[in-house]
Amino acid sequence: MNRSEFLKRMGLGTVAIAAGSSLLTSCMDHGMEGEAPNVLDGVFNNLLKVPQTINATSALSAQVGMETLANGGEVPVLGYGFGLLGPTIRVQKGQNVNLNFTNKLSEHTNIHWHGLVIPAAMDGHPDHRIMPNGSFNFQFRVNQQAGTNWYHPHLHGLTGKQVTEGLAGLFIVESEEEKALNLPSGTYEVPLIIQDKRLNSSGGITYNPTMGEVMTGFLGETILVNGTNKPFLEVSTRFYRFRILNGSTARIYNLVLSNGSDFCVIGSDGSMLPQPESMKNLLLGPGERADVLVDFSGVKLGEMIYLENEEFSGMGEAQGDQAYKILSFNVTGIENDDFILPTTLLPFTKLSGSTKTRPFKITMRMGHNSLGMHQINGKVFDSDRIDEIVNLGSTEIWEFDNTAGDEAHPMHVHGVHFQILSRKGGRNTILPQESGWKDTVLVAPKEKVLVILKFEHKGKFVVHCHNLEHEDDGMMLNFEVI
Ligand SMILES: [Cu+2]
Repeated sequence: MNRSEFLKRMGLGTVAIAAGSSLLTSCMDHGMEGEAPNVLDGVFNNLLKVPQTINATSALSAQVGMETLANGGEVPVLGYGFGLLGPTIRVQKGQNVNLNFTNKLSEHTNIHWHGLVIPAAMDGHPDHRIMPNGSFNFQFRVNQQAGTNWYHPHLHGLTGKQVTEGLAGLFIVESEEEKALNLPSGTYEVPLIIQDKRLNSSGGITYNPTMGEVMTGFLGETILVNGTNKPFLEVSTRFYRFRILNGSTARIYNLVLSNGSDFCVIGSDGSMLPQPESMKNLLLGPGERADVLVDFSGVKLGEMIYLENEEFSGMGEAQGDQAYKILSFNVTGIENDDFILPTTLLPFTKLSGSTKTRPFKITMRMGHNSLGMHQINGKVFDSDRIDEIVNLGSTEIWEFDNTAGDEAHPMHVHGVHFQILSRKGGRNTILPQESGWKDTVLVAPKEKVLVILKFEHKGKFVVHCHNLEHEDDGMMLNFEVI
């Protein structure tokens, strides 16, 4: 069932469609003012916050803190520190992580280490519930390539709410091989966590998706970067490295630079690309990351260059209608760097030798309650049911089939990295930024995407849509590696 059919069956479609698209919007998408980010106007005069960095052996707690998100003053938010979001955890490849986590919330939570290839017991399966006042010691060895990963709660039915209210942070893996590339670092390496929020009249975060928004995704009208509303960053005339995370529940960004410069993409989800790729547009679905270099060396002192969203199409009815600004880079310093862009980055070996192709068909069903409209292979998530059994050490091809759908689904697999083999239908191409190891892939309407993966950890993991409204609605399956 596609969205139009869904609307009809909801009794909304016939009238609304006959009356034209504006009524369709007002009927179906209550609160869809969220589709129009209010950052087209106004001055970007808030200094970009940068999360503090902690190391592999630290303490972390989920807690309520205070933050100013809009003009209304301080509001309560969730975070892994004292405000929105959490610290950036930075570890070296081969290092043992030992993080003591405490839940200081009034509801259960957990942590999923998005992009880390670690044992099932540490992965943050929805079965893993850390109750209020409870704690858990996360211990695992990081044995993967340098890259930009992240962490957030992963509870069935609560992930969208807890992430929106503030629980998310970056997890960066570094390595000796990466250091040898001499990429911009220190103050020249800046994380950019992009999230959209719907704020209430007192400036607090609202999360109350309607049934229509469970379909399309919950879109907020205020775009924050690292929790900063209308942010600016002062830069000098040199190369910078930005580690960009789309930490939104549903919003897709088509990032561009306002001066027409290219992004030099050096990494994607959890690893670096084989070689740098120049991209004018950087399309990022929820959960995806891009590790990019931007060269400000040709820019005049005093100029402002905006990181913007450019309009796009083909990603469902609710996405891409608007252009808006996200962040202002204010060029305030003259500096020469001696950085030379390497022609190759880190070694990349193509996976082969698949022994099985496993279909994951994205389907919809009519739902009279708010749960279970989004399905994979005709099923909604049931934590007690194992949907797929995979052999340890095997290599498989997984086929994400959205040919019947009309919404975009960023499909994410836990406990493993994958490589994209093909995309048929829709865009019909693999984007340059998708040429490395991935853990989340945007599957647009009408597309079938094939990925190849090798399973290195035993246990129960999940595969799901990272549109968090879809995920909480049940668009998730269990697979067990035996
Ligand atoms: Cu989805």
